[in-house]
Amino acid sequence: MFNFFKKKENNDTKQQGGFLKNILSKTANSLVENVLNSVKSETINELELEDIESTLIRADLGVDLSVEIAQKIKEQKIKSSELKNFLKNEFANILDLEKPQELKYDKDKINVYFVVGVNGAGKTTLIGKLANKFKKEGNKVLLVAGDTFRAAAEEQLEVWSKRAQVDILREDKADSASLAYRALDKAKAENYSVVIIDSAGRLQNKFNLIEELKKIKNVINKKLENNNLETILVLDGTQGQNGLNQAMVFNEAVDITSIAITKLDGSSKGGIIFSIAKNLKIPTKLIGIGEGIEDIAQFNKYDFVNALFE
Ligand SMILES: Nc1nc2c(ncn2[C@@H]2O[C@H](COP(=O)(O)OP(=O)(O)O)[C@@H](O)[C@H]2O)c(=O)[nH]1
Ligand SMILES: [Mg+2]
Repeated sequence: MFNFFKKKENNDTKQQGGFLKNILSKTANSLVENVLNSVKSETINELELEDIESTLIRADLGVDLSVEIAQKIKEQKIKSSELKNFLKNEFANILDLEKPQELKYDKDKINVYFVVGVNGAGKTTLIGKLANKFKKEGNKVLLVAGDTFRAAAEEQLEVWSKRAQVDILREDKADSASLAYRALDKAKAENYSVVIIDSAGRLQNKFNLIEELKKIKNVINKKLENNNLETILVLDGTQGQNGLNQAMVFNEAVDITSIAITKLDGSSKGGIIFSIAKNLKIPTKLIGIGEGIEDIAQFNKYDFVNALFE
């Protein structure tokens, strides 16, 4: 079942599937429809194979994966009429490389979520949505305005904290690592069960950014004996293959444990999920499907693939 956090979609699996199908329709079109439409004859010929390959690349599956899939179609002599099922299996298998997809959470511990990604990817929005979800599930939630560079960024997180009715720790121009340090002290002293840390994302100054994120990560590791940390990389789902390069940069710096792909509503580049699974072996655990507080879903590979192929 597609485990939507979305409240209004409660319980009706069929409706949820339909909902996801709508959200993913542009990706389904670029990734599945266009590929199926590029074959005319029952026996797939060389030209058609090339078309399949370039269509997959255009759908942001990445060159390696696209070449590999086209190669398999050739070797296994897949017929046009078998192509849809073949692709569905291939896509499902790629995601099978992934580890479990639920966000780490232990009700007896302080759960820390460190959220990283470039400016505009959707970090602060995702944090608002997560805060709302955790709060509704009965947690005491603390948001940490770790994007201390811009007052506007803190302001924005504060708006989300009010919407979700959770607490926030912010301090203009503070050093983000010391802010994280104080946040974890506060969480221990005041029994918070969930701490979500926002961060800066100015990739123009990559070296400084990476150093800053490493510092925050070190603070968390030092303060959090139980290691109940989830480091979430937020990727803009409309950006396609760019996301993969960003993922590598951030992963080297702070060991990403899960990925959230935002803005899948309306994006035709959702195929990036497969590319990430294949290349990075980091599970996608969350998807952002709109700008509202409830527009977040747990990523479920079966429902995702089904929605693309329905
Ligand atoms: N359509 C859509 N827009 C989103 C989603 N997530 C974030 N956004 C928008 O993307 C923009 C940047 O988001 P923000 O959270 O400020 O990104 P940050 O710079 O990484 O913190 C904002 O206008 C958000 O409303 C999503 O899932 N769907
Ligand atoms: Mg932000």
